[in-house]
Amino acid sequence: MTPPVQVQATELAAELTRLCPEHGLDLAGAVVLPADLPHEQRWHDWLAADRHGDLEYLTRDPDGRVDPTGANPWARTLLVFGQRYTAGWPAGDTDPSATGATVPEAPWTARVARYARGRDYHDVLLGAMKRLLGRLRETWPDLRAHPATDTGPYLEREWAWLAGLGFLGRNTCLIHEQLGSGYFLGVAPTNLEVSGLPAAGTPAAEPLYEIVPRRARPEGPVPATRCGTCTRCLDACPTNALDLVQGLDAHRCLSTWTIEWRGGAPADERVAQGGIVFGCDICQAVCPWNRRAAGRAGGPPLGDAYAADPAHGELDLAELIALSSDEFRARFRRTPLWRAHPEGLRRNALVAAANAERRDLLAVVEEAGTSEDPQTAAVAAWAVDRLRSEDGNR
Ligand code: B12
Ligand code: SF4
Ligand code: SF4
Repeated sequence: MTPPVQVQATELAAELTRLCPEHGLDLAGAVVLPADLPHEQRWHDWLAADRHGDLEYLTRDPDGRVDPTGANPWARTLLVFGQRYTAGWPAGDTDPSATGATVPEAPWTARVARYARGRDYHDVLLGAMKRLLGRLRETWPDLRAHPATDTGPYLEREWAWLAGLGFLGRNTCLIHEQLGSGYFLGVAPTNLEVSGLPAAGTPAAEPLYEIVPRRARPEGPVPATRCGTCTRCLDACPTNALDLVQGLDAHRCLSTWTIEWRGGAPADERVAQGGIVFGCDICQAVCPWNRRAAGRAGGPPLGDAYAADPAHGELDLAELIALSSDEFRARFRRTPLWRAHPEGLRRNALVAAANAERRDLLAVVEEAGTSEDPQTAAVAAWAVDRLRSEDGNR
């Protein structure tokens, strides 16, 4: 059994305040374990209502997501980190139809969600957390910690809210009052036994470290939500994937279709994808908290790690459709686009070309129709039909 390491919250905050900026981490907080999660029922209802978009990994160990001590019985505190990937969504990037992606000549960047334009956060954020935890071990040599981002079975947004890193929006994203929602989350169960933290299950008033304070004078715990009467994200979602009560339906989300599903968008709903090729930012781009966030933290997030890679900044839809598997591997290894596989990205680009009415690409699209992959050939045939029709089948 791993013995706990006794720490004061003020000591931990001082260490995190010293180390987070060095490691490109913008927010850090802690939650006492085990904790009752105030919104746990939402999670169970979500699974029961089959809103998980066939993402089978979410159905495994549903209880582990709400209790990290099941798999890590030695854990006393969950550390939670936030790392920005964008400094908000500027007005020019907030076209509700598809963040600018429906414009025929939209650049590659407008077609790819902001989180995915640079390096893969599973490498960048996880690496930063590991290095920071290594430095904490210089102070507390018996520290045990298992960092994870996305990969571990944790309800990261719920834990992050409890740690004071933001509130929960109707778009289901975690939103910091100054930084908006353009940041990744990572968690680490640890054997730190921290005195001076809010009681388990109680949201913190503020994180232990934040690059900019969420408010000048926090008055009590971070509220669960600060959406007020706003419903912009629900209204802007092109597939009606968001529900006021039930949250997001991953079966209907463009993010699921273009990233997770090997077959891509359902055949009768491809039009809703607009000119998007990978991921979807619409419900974040229209959020007033993100409109206000631009520049608040002073300077770009984490140097260039998440900035659009200039090497493929000029990539046109024609090149994406014709990209060979070798070129895909050379370009997109260690980027989030890797998850789509070459054929998935090609199919997404075919749908985007048809929806963006790129009739100039008809020959390339027709060529894709000869693909040995039956799914790609079928999507290409659909795209050819649309491009040949006079009115684009609208
Ligand atoms: C599966 C998954 C998806 C699925 C399903 C998304 C979803 N909303 O559930 C799909 C593929 C659609 C997806 C898309 C995206 N994802 Co994703 N995804 C995940 C993953 C792996 C699990 C999410 C999960 O458990 N969902 C189940 C639901 C029930 O849980 P939940 O949304 O977290 O909600 C809980 C609480 O937050 C609360 N709650 C939720 N909404 C609300 C609203 C109110 C008003 C209240 C009071 C409470 C509340 O109740 C729930 C139970 O506790 C997490 C990583 C992780 N391990 O958590 C990343 C994660 C949520 N994704 C992330 C990102 C960046 C995205 C995209 C922006 C990527 C993109 N541009 O395409 C989109 C955003 C779409 C959206 N609006 O959510 C980030 C979000 C960071 C942030 N600041 O919020 C995470 C945390 C990954 C990370 N490590 O950074 N994702
Ligand atoms: S990511 Fe796009 S498709 Fe998914 S809920 Fe948000 S706006 Fe809708
Ligand atoms: S757009 Fe409005 S309703 Fe949606 S998350 Fe932002 S503030 Fe909340």
